[in-house]
Amino acid sequence: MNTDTKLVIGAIAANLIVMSGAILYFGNQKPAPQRETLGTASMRIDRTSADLGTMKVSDERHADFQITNTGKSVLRLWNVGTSCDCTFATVKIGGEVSPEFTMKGMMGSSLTNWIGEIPAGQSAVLTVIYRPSVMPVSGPITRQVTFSTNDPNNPDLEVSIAANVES
Ligand SMILES: [Cu+2]
Repeated sequence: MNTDTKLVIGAIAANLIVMSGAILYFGNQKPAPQRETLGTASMRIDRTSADLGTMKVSDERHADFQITNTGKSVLRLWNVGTSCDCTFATVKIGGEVSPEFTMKGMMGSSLTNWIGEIPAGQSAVLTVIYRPSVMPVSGPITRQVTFSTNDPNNPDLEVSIAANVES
């Protein structure tokens, strides 16, 4: 093999490595959830607001909301986000807890593309966590968590928490 042939083979090999890396990388990027592809289901939520009471800036409080799949097909939840970076949310399905969601624009694609699947007849727990120390305030506050579902009667839901933060 002369030097030119070696160079060409080397260049082809380098290209193949870069290309397979790109395929692996982009292949792992899930596309953003598309409502049209997520079927339809029906759901119920036990409440849409909760009062965390009076708390200190250094406290952390949370409230649970129960989401029940009342239909016969898979209930899907996605697009979970909070109204503020001091507010977080998790979704627990069948004993498995999602990563913590927070304000939109501050989450990576693994969170923005996350889809929770609740089997027919089962429930999920949406936990809203408020950590005032992230953005210290005093007085009454409300924060929201929003998410999308494949229930045509509840395509976009919002729950809220209220608290009174002591200075
Ligand atoms: Cu905040």
